[in-house]
Amino acid sequence: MDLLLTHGYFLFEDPKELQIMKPYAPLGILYISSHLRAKGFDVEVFDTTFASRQELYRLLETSPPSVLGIYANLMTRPSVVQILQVAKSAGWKTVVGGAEPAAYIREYLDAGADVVVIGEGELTLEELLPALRAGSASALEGIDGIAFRRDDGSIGQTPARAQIPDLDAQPWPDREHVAIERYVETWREHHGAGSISLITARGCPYHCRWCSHAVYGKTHRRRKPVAVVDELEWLLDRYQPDMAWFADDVFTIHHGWLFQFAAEIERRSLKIPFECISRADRINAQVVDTLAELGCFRVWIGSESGSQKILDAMERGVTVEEVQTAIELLRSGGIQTGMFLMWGYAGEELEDIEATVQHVKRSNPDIVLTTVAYPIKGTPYFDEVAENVVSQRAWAEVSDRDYQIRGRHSRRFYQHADQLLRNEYALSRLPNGNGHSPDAALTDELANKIAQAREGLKTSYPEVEV
Ligand code: B12
Ligand code: SF4
Repeated sequence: MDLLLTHGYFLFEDPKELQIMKPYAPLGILYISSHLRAKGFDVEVFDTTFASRQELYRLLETSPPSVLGIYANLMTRPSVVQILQVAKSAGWKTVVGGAEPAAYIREYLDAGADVVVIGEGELTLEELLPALRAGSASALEGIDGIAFRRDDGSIGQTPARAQIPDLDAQPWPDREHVAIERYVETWREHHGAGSISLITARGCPYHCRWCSHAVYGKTHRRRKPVAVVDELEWLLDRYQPDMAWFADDVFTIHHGWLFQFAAEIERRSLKIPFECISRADRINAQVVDTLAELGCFRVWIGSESGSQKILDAMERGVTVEEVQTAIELLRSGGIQTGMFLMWGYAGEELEDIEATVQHVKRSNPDIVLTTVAYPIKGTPYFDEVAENVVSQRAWAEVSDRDYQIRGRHSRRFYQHADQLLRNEYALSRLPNGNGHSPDAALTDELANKIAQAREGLKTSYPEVEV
């Protein structure tokens, strides 16, 4: 075996995800696998999602050591560090890639990675595997897109790897080497519909300051509509999912592309319900009609805040009104909306929180997901708050989500903000008019909770996170 690919995500170790049960296969390592196989490499994939850590460790300890490639993101850091340690003790050469290692090169090298791959993995691994087999550190100097420890202990980092020029010339992700059926079945069992993911593009050109661009920079490359429909048609035939997720950053970013894609779907008489993520400014009436015809049942919008001041500070590039209009358009097209919101971004004050609450009530999305802003290393937001970033535990034990920001309001404060939002939103959604009168007891209960949340915001206002 030339390369064993894995990722550090174990579903059965994650009590929260066990409740959610919406797993998707790790497309990044599957793209790498299909590329390298097409080039004649002997590649295996150990998909950790449904496996146990012990199974992976047993494999590493009992197989003849080769090269282990691990995908790491911000949440899987502690898991990936443990895997690196087991692999190194068992004699494996180790390579890490994905969005997180590029931001923590020294830390990953110290944790046992022999090489950190920065950017796309396909072409870099194609050159790296023979160099690792040759075993000389100097051979690494000539490979773009990597970082490694030199013999003298210094860290070498080579020039950035040029991106794959034509995504359509690449093979589809190597789904045949993982149990996609199990993913689809897990969805079906828990949600009544089996889902499968695919991507139509790589990279996002927007600038949102808290968002990681570690892999693709601010570039954007699209696959041809026909090529995506070919893959979708094959997925439908091969795995018979009931729905799909286009896991792009901004699915409706290119309207011309979307219309061509829809025409090709129609020409082949395909239809599959799907959900996707987009930006409010990339939604208009024609896009909504097209999405609805295609079978889109839900669009997730990163709304983040109802305060224009905060949106501008984030360099989000949208207005509060654009978000409201997009949600209204989607609703009238019969498409559900999910809204992502972020508390605690730099500069957010009580009036911004109130503006967010009003914004959600006015927008009236179907689902609201909130998070407290966390600084991802390598982003402009991280750099902005870096001086005040505090970590209570060792790097290998936490993720960037666990960072605290000195001087920011306390977690309790944001819990009150969340309670205020949820109860105001619930109250605004109680049936009213058309012969319905809201349930008086429920109205009172929500009004009480709203008053408590406002009081909580006031009393916890002076508390700081750290
Ligand atoms: C789909 C997705 C998810 C799915 C994951 C499902 C799955 N199994 O794929 C879900 C919804 C579960 C998810 C959740 C989260 N996600 Co997410 N997600 C994405 C998204 C939109 C697409 C990933 C993808 O398939 N990309 C396409 C492939 C081709 O690209 P790729 O994965 O980067 O792989 C390439 C390179 O990275 C490299 N590479 C990858 N693996 C390896 C391995 C080796 C050995 C090598 C050498 C190279 C290499 O080569 C690949 C091919 O060129 C990305 C953004 C993006 N566009 O990439 C965010 C992203 C990965 N997610 C992110 C975040 C923050 C999260 C969450 C923490 C969000 C949250 N608040 O909960 C959680 C963490 C979940 C967890 N427990 O791990 C961040 C990660 C930032 C970071 N520094 O780690 C990203 C980059 C979004 C962003 N721009 O900020 N996510
Ligand atoms: S948050 Fe979305 S739109 Fe903004 S830069 Fe990231 S992927 Fe692009």
